[in-house]
Amino acid sequence: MAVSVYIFGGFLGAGKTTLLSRAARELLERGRRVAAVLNDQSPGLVDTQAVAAEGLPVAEVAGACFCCSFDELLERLRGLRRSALPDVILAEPVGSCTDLSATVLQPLKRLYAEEFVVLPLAVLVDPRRALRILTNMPKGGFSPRAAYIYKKQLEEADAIVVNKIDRLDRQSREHLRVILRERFAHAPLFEISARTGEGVPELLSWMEQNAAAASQRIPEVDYDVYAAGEAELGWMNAVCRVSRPEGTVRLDELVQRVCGAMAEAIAEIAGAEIAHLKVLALGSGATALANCVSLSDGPVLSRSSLARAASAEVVVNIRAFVAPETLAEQWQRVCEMLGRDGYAVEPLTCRWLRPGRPVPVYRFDVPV
Ligand SMILES: Nc1nc2c(ncn2[C@@H]2O[C@H](COP(=O)(O)OP(=O)(O)OP(=O)(O)O)[C@@H](O)[C@H]2O)c(=O)[nH]1
Ligand SMILES: [Mg+2]
Repeated sequence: MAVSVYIFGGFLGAGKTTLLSRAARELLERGRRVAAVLNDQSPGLVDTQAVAAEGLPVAEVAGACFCCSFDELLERLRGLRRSALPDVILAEPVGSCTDLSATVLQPLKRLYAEEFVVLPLAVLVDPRRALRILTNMPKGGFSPRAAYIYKKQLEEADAIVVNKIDRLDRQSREHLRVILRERFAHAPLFEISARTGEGVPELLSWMEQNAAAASQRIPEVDYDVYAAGEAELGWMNAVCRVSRPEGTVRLDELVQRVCGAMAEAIAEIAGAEIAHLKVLALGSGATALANCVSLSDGPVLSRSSLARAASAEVVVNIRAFVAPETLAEQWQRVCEMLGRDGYAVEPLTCRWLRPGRPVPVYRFDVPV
């Protein structure tokens, strides 16, 4: 039997991983066997660890996006199919990626239909960011080239999913609904909260029942603008081990401290904006996670563990409109600050990069 593939796209910080976890729970309750595949430009992914900690079989395409590593994506999908025997695979592409319809969904549909049923491409949006970008607010923190990627993601969506409605007032919700219906009239609109689960069962049922609607649109994409927009982002993935010579480490406190300090360090850089900063701590079998999706939003403890541990492995992923070398320097300063706070920090890995030009393995320009 072919495995159903749900792809949750959307910009960095829109809530793809949160939806993936919520969808996994919902589908497991419906009696499905579920696996997941995550994606990043570099190894050391917070998302993979967060999803694996929930007990899901998980695979990772790390080092390039799904479209530029299509063969590796296929290998991971097939690997999961063999090892976990899933009915469903949930996939999260890199949040700065677009043109997925032409480069990922079409090849899966045309060449591998016996193995996989591709469901409609659901593109998530964070409502505050969407309002800032789509109304051209000057404080959007996005250059026109980065905003181009954002809009292309919406143009290719089979469904547009406004997430985080639990923190959206009625007026903003209505305002965003009007803008999206006007500008992206082709796609059905869903309003959900991946955090509370509101609207998620309806979205999943619609995706499952509308496989035939998958990847019906292939917008033109100017790869020069796309590449330039992606290259404005600095990427940093770091791992370190943190302990407290004078006692134990409280995981929740640690992730909030690190996330807050790093956000402050980025705020000091002129013209900087955070796309997504994530800090995960693992210790004593528990996981804590803090995120920050924009300088104006501030850090949030999105997974509380209430745990203490003798030591914690801390994984930090930053995507920001800042030079990657500068992110690495600021991270170094945050580690020194942790030392002054009484933590012992052992750096394990730190990689930083600017995404290279996307060169997809396949690109179909007419939908099947
Ligand atoms: N209030 C609220 N917050 C949410 C919701 N969904 C996600 N978030 C928060 O938004 C932040 C980003 O969520 P993620 O699921 O990590 O976003 P993502 O799209 O996977 O981000 P990338 O992997 O960087 O592309 C986290 O702090 C989440 O807790 C929601 O429905 N409501
Ligand atoms: Mg994610």
